[in-house]
Amino acid sequence: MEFSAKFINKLKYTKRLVFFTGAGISAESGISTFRGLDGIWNKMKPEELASIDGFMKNPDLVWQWYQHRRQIVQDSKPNAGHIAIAELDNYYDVTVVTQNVDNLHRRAGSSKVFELHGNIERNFCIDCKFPFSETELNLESGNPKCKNCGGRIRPDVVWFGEMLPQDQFSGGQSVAESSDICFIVGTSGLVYPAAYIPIEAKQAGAFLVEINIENTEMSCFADESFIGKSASILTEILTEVKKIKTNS
Ligand code: BV8
Ligand code: ZN
Repeated sequence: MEFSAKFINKLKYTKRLVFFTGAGISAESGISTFRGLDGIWNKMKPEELASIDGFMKNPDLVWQWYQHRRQIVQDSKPNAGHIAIAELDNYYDVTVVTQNVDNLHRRAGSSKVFELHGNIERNFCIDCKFPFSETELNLESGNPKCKNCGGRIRPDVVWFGEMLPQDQFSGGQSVAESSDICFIVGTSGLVYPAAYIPIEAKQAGAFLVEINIENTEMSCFADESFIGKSASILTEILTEVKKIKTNS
């Protein structure tokens, strides 16, 4: 991929990078996206499976769905895109602000990660908020109950109609607003309030770079758009950075 002089110049004189990522960055790890051709929401209704009402109505179905997705995540590995972002930590002050719940950025080695929509590997009791790891759940007996108070245990992900964890959302907002370059990687930019973050970064003066296999709701805000798969594009950006840093 040929990078513009403008983008290369940006990479030369930049300190703080933010990567705002969505399901697309994990597609090449074998994890389905939500709205693409084989997207999850084409087969299932989000309000039935990713909402508190859906969970209270049919906890067994929702637990089966999350256990199925957990297995996929556990069998998946970070791809070259996650790894390139983690390696850029060696050259810049890098922060990841992700909508994904698959924990692949941390598993790739990224140290600063804000998880806007939670993490599928964590669970908590709805009543007393006590945290439970997966090994502590006895899922055979249908939906697991809290050993402290008997309340229902749920996956620690943000469902539709729920607030995002304040510390993650405001942390992600402020780091994006103070970034020099804000990359938007593999997201349709349809889910709010997360999707406000790259727009607020742009308004605060960040250089916005979109990486996606197609144009999205975010493309009109981008200063640069790289159309293609994120694993290869991020790897090429890392190669370019290594060239810049050796020649400087
Ligand atoms: C809330 C977690 C209110 C669970 C998810 C305006 C303001 C505020 C809210 C709203 C608003 N308008 C509408 C709302 C409501 C709603 C919303 O945004 N609805 C949308 C669908 C219209 N938002 C909410 O409900 C949020 N909560 O607003 O609460 C409130 C306020 C006060 C008090 C109380 C309540 C909560 C939203 C979070 C929902 N949780 N998931 C789980 O995962 O199980 S949403 C789900 O969508 C995932 O988290 C996902 O990350 C997120 C965003 O999707 P993407 O990541 O973008 O994935 P998608 O498939 O859409 O796109 C993939 C992209 O990758 C594509 O562009 C594709 O081209 C690209 N791609 C594919 N392959 C590759 C690639 N790119 C590069 N390389 C590749 N190889
Ligand atoms: Zn409890």
